[in-house]
Amino acid sequence: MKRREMLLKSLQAGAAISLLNPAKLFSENNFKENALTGNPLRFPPVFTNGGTMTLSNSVVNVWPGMDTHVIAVNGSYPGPSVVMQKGDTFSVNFVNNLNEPATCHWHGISVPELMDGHPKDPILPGESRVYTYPVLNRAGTYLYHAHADMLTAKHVFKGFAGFFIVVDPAEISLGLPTGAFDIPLCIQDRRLADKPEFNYNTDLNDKIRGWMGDLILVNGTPDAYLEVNKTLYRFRLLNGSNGRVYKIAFSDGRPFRIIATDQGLKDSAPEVNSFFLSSGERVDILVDFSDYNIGDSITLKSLAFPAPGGGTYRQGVEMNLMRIDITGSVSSGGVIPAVMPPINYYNPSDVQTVREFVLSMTSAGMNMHRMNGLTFDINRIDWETPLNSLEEWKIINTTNNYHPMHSHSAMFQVYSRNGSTDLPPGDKGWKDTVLVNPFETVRTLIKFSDYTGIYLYHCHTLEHEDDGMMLNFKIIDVAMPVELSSFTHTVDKSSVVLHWTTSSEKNNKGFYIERINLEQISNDVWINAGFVKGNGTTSSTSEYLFTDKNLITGKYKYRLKQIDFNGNISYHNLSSEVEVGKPDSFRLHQNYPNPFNPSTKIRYEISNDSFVTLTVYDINGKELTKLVNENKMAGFYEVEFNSSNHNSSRKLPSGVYLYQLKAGSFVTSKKMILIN
Ligand SMILES: [Cu+2]
Repeated sequence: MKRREMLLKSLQAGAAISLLNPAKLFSENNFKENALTGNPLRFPPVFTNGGTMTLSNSVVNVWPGMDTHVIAVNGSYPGPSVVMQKGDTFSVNFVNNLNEPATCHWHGISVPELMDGHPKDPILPGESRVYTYPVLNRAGTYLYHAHADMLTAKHVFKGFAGFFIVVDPAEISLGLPTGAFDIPLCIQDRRLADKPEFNYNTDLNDKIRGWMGDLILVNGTPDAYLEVNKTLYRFRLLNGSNGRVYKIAFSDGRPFRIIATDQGLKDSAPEVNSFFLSSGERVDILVDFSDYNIGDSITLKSLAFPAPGGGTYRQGVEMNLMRIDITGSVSSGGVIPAVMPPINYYNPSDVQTVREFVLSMTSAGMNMHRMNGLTFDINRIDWETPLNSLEEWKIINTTNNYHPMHSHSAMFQVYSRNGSTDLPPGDKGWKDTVLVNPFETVRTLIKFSDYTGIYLYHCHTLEHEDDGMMLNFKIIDVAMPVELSSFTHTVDKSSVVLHWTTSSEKNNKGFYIERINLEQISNDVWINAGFVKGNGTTSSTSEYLFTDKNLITGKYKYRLKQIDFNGNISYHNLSSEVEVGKPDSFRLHQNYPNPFNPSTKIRYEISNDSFVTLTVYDINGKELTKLVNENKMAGFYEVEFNSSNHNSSRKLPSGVYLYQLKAGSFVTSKKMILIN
């Protein structure tokens, strides 16, 4: 059975289990009578790939026996859960039976421009549209939701959203809890005063802060409870609220593991007691209930936190999300993985373009939430971003509001918050939405790799988005000015010979050769090793050779920084690391520069591990300083002699000096000349 089918079955089984168990367990645990109120956590039906999703005004029983008018997908609130295996092609015939335009956005899923549910591509009332695309994303917890022009907040609030879960057979080897022990949790807030209706009437405060309520629905369930076994569970938490930020925790403060962020698994499973989850964000956790007793109950909560704003409905208030009743002892068989799949972190020194996004709020009115002073214009392209180009997006929040910033068509990495790279676990990993706190500056590193076309960057507080805190950008495929057909290297003692071939060139000024010594502390800084002139514009093959001489022993990375005559830059990385090894004899080189003022470099080679001294003398044989005085492994070395800060109180005069290398029984000296 395919993994997707297994999960599908178990999601259904999970739904069945939680609906069937209460009666049985109630009789076993009558001391829990008071706790056993509320409604069992609901699980939306699983969507059959290739089928139809019909959006319509529907009546459902959110509260038992009470009618709630919602916007449902196939009659279900929340919408049916999509479960797809990575690599498979998703397809849905999406029918809009509302009396206003609608679009469906596949949040976090990388899709072609016309599949993205951009408000410029609405499905008009009574019409339909086929959304189909291969699922390229990493396994993880994604969602779909409304995205029509200025209607997003209302449509999502009325119920138009659902899970989109991507699975990957490669995840099985990790031994995570699956099936009935893998629980998606969509958290939304509504208002008790409006019960049982979802009335979307916004006042100025709702528009400024984002709409917030005072009661919680989990998977559309009010007063939800979930019965669990004394075992390890995976919870997939999604903030499906319009504007509320949650600080997720358990009522007894118990620790749990964060294993995934928006775009799938992290490279570690850190233990935490709480984390923040803003609108559109997802975090998967592992939580172990094995040390509870049957009959115990705890509560999944949002903890209080200091937040700006006032009024009846405001951020940072403590809220109960869902009760968890420990009712059984079945083992999930799941484990906390000892090793998580690696993540290649972007290096800020590889960034080719930095973009700044200043978030601001003008005086109250229409279009008060802005990015770079702009409000959304559906017909305006605000910038172009080349495919496969690493960019830094620096988000500067000048407001005392929360702004979860979401980019379509890419996964990104959070690099720093207010200059600190010591990030909370929920930030570390692949993201598509990042919470920018009041007055905070967040740097993210982002690259678009899949599709060209027009996409959106916006605040995911849905009232802010509808108010215009959203920009259009266009991903473009820039023809590379230089087509590299090979890039290889050889090592000759302490020299690295780089060889590359181009099959065509356009306007090519040349190549800077850059390297990093991976064993030095500053190993994130590319050093310029030289420049080779290009061939301008040519359609014939060109061969290039560059020798990087006099390297010290160690491991290196190389890249070509190709520049055209207009100053455009593109990078070509050498695919393998380069290792400079050991010399085959002892050797002391002539210092360089020579003559020198005030400093010079001295290279030496040690063919066996030895105790090494390198001593500088004046012309009368008086020792001035020892540049080296320690055990050294065999290798190529270099030290610097600076005449202005040697171990002497007076300035060294111009003249001839000697330097002597002793390494085991090898002794040799050379002269050098200082000219002041
Ligand atoms: Cu916002």
